[in-house]
Amino acid sequence: MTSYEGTRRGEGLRVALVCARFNDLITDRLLAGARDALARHGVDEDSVIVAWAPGAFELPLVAQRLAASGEVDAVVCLGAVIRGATGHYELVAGQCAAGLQRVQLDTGVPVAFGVLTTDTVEQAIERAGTKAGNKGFDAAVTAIEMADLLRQLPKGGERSA
Ligand code: INI
Repeated sequence: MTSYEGTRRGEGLRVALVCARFNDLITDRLLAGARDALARHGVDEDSVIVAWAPGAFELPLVAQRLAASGEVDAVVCLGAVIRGATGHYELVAGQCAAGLQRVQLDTGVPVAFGVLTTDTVEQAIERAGTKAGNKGFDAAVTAIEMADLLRQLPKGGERSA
């Protein structure tokens, strides 16, 4: 049997953080959590790119450009879509999630989903570094593990965008 599992060792990895400005009270905290996770897991600060998008709806296009650039091993997307604050919550959140999944399947570069989708601002705050941890931190750790796993797995299949 051959078994594969990614490690959480980030040494040598190049990572892009794509952060939505909408609800930046929350997304700033997610970004801080993601940067903390990368540093704690050995990713060199000079190997990290940060790009800001206007909102969660724009994250997939920015992620696609970076993933297709050949310059990053993983992309971490950060945003906060809060139901109370929008009538088109489902559209923004759904298109963001579907778009990001498409980017990783099309490019073969892992894209971690660090986008909060909550009913209230309070729930978002809880997940951005208070009661319920920091989902930006968690997404960055996922990105490291996926980048390492993909480094080990047999190559092939993905479209080069
Ligand atoms: N963008 C978010 O990231 N979070 C939200 O909660 C949100 N709301 O409430 O609408 C939101 N809207 C903006 C959207 O992402 C686009 O930037 C906008 O529609 C322009 O394309």
